[in-house]
Amino acid sequence: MTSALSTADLLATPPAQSSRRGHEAALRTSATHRRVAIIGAGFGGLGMAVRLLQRGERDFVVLEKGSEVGGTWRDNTYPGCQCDVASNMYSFSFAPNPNWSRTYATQPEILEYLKGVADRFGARPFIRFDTEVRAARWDERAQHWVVETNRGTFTADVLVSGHGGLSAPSTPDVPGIERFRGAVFHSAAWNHEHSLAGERVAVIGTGASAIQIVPNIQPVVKELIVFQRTAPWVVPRLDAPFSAAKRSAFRFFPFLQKLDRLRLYLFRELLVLGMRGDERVLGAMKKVGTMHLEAQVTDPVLREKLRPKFEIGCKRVLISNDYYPALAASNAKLVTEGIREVTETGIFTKDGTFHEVDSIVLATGFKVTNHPIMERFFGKDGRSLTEHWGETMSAYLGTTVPGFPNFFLLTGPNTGLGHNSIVYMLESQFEYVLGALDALRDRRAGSLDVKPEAVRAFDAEMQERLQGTVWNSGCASWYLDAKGRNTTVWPSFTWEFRKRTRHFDEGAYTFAPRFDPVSAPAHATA
Ligand code: N01
Repeated sequence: MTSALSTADLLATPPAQSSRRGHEAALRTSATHRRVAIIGAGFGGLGMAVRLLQRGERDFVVLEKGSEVGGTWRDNTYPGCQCDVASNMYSFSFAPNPNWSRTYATQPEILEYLKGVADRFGARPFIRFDTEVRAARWDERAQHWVVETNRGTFTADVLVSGHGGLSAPSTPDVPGIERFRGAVFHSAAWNHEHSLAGERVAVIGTGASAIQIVPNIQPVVKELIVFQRTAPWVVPRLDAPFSAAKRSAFRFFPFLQKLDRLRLYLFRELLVLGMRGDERVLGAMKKVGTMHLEAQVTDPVLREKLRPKFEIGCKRVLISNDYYPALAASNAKLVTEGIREVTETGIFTKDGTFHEVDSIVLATGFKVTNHPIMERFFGKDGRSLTEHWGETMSAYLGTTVPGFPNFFLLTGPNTGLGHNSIVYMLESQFEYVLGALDALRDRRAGSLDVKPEAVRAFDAEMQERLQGTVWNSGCASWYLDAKGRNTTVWPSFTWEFRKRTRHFDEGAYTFAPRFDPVSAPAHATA
């Protein structure tokens, strides 16, 4: 470790435990060893940190590659960035915010909320900002993780990855894109130095990001060309500012906000019935989407181009009141012919048409089933998680992987949602990790490792239960991996996941006793 002790180290360094052997105590009071290391300070990593603090655990560090908390809500700053899950649901249950300004908070407001959570719960001293994890290797003899960062090496008994499922931008491999002379940037890395005002702008992609960007840049650009590969389902956004009276009511009568959260939760859970194929729910959703399109787009040609041709819910259902009108504006064009190549000055579509543009916005999504951070975790046998998984990922309860002891993935395989707030899933995972920490301590174990058969059974269950759902109904979505398996979505009600993660199920794990350096053979301590 290269960095010196900081105030944060002093604050976060636990007292030596007298029952431990001398060298172990020294290790534990060092600036670089912690009981727990958490990667990331977004909703996942920050929430985990707060739950540890609430349990009185101070022996941990959060390694955050950015200079501020917030994760995806710090990085996605594109015009119009706003959550599509209502804020009373898209927030921590242990940190309600009576001050939300509206039903669906905007990105700056969510970022402020997360900053406030970090301050209010005293998490900041535990966070190492500008610290990017380059590799994390399990050391079987020392029974800890060795985490290499750009700011030196840390060790930790337990590693929790809150890397964020939607944190690695995916850029399309469109031929010639590197030749383009104008500005090109991804929705998740918006170039605020570059003004699009008065320009001819191409937007590639029509997912959740694009449908927010398009109406926000359409009024200022000279010409907007949206390249659509698949027409999404779009339904109305029932969004409104919260009145001062409502905010006061939430502040003075917190149960009212809890009730609102419950209402939102139950409504969203009802959608699972549709996602599992209930035609009454699906039919109603399709009717709403179709009426929305037909009410907002009068041009029959544009309308047909925008009509979705896959089962509703197979891809994320988008909510917007201004996307269709923006596309119908006189300076906007929807191109569906498919991109052939990019040149220095524009884009050729497959029908041979050339679209001259000044800038290109890539609203092309994220690497979800092949997140690059998985190449940086090395388990017991020295192989990376990417190598361990091959083309398809799996984890027990979306959280633990065999051969990667004392390692926990937040928003791991099959914990994603198409219908409700991911924060609810994260909070379930926090309790599971806390249970695992208790089990390690109670058993005086050095490590725990999930049994391969537990992962196989869970994975088989997920795949079976996904059959017949809308998520597996044949469209190409980011829920599916290279093998066409849906390794992203939790196929049921979220309360079921909560129930299954409430208690740490020790039977699914093998425990190794804590390594004792004194009684161990001499070679083991070398
Ligand atoms: O990404 P996406 P996103 N040529 O993967 C197209 C969350 N989120 O950033 O549909 C041409 O959904 C691709 O086309 P197709 C939310 O969970 C939330 O928009 O694959 N097009 C698609 O249209 C969301 O689901 C919020 O045929 C190409 C688009 O790019 C997730 O993030 C806001 C292409 C990518 O859509 C991802 O959303 C934003 C190519 N080569 C995001 N490659 C809110 O809460 C890709 N596309 C509001």
